[in-house]
Amino acid sequence: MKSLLLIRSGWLLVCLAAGLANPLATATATAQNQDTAAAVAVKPTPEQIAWQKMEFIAFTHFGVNTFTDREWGDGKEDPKLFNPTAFDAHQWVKVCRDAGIRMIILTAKHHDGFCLWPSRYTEHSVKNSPWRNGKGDVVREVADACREGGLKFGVYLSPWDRHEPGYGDSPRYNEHFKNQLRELLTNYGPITEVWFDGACGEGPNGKKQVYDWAGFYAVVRELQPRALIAISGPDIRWVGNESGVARETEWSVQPANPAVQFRTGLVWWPAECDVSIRPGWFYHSSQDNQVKSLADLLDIYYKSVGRNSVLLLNLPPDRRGLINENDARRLVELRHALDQTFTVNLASDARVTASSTQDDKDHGAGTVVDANQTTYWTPADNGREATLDMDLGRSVTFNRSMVQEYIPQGQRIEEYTWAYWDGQGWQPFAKDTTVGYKKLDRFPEVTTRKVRLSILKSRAAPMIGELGLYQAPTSP
Ligand code: FUL
Repeated sequence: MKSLLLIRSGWLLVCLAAGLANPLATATATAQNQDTAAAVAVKPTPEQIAWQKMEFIAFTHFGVNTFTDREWGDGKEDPKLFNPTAFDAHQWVKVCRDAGIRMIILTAKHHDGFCLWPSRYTEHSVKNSPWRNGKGDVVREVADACREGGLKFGVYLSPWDRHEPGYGDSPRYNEHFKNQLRELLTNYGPITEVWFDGACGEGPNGKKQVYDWAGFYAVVRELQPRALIAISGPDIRWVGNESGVARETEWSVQPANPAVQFRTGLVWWPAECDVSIRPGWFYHSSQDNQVKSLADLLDIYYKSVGRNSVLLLNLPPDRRGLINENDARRLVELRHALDQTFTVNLASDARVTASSTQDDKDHGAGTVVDANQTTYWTPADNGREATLDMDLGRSVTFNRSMVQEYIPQGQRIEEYTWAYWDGQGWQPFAKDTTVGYKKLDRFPEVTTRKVRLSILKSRAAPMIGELGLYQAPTSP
């Protein structure tokens, strides 16, 4: 090793003495360019794009825990405990739709093993509960209500099963799990997202279960080829916390995780931010007054949807089988606040000029305010730095901005600033890093007629789909 270093530094000294370009720097730059080119080449699938466009989706944690007041059941619960008094999936769908939520992901089976559908492979399910005289099927009713109401439907199926006697006998349990997965993916229409938690424990035999992830994914791909596999899965990445907060710099292009993607290199693996509207994932009446405040939910929205992520907000149905009034009321407030801010794009009539534009009228600067995500602006000659100036036509006051990249061509922008014209010069009001599908910035009110977006750094020519300027109400 030492000798190799000596040879390298001797070679470097010779080059420098001879006035040649530093070969190491050149080699590093070449490697970086190759890395950058590789990152830009990674693109989302059509299903990942459609998923990202949903922006705001819901989790519904519902099951025996709802009736035992626990977060994790131990699998010994009596199925007779499951008995919602007024279960109504249409109410869930209405609450979600009114809030602008586009999909419901239901806990078909949580860690306690109780199945919300009458699985052939266990007795630990709704079929042994008094609800609907043992003839009920929560998965069916939620799936049907979602379809009728125009929402997508997803399932959470916990691999960790504290009830199933075969758990820990790895091949046997893996077959059991695949059988249950087949039921869910065959009998309930299109499934948009399959959510696998990574939790793993020991079975009654004292052995740790080894999951057959490749086998689980193969079942999903075979039966629902358009479904996205999330978290312990290759298509959607857990953001890394349960607070609903993404990083300021959130790249959808990530190093592959060989455990789920079965490859190395870079992959499109966009972030999902899961968080509960209450402290717990399951309903507890003691938390009826701990529904997150509007201010907290708005902050979560900006830090998830506004940071290139999808917000997965948990709404735990109560013992009636309804989304509780307190949660529903807060969602109405949230929708109202978001609509007050985002319904009117104050830049929609702007005259936009770019520092340069690719010689192609389909990619003109005006496309960034055409409210059409399938058109985009890009600068001439694959330039990586560029400015877009917007003349708003009148003096406008705003305190929020939006940038969206055209993600079918990947994620590119690394750094940008927003500035306004104060009559003398450009005054910056926001500076940020990555964009991706959507980046929202919050800042004190600005009043101006002219605004400039400067792309300072980009992995390749920036491709901007949409820009927006908005005014969020400043008083409660
Ligand atoms: C976790 C689980 O242990 C929680 O109960 C909940 O389902 C959350 C979404 O994922 O890993």
